[in-house]
Amino acid sequence: GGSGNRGTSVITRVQPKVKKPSLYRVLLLNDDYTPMEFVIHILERFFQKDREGATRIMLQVHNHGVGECGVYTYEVAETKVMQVMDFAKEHQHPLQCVMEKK
Ligand code: TYC
Repeated sequence: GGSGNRGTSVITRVQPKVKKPSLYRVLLLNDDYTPMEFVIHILERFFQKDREGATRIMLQVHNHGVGECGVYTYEVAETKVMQVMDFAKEHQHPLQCVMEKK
């Protein structure tokens, strides 16, 4: 701070504190057992993909081992992963869904 405050330093914030949130990719991993149709359904239901987009991502995972379902802030990404893992477990498929920082 300025003079007259008995030597106490005060830093005044000038710019408004607006921070961009970190973003996270939600990824599906390939396995040999989960049916292709089930993966397409996951992508439609939890990631708002149309049939064409869902099929493209499913085939990307099937052919290359991993594919991106979407990019979200931390808590949204965490919720998507939980929803997918719970739904896969419920249907007894070994499908794996993970998140990674961009
Ligand atoms: N590889 C699976 C099969 O041949 C299909 C599959 C695709 C599984 C994507 C998981 O994330 C996945 N039935």
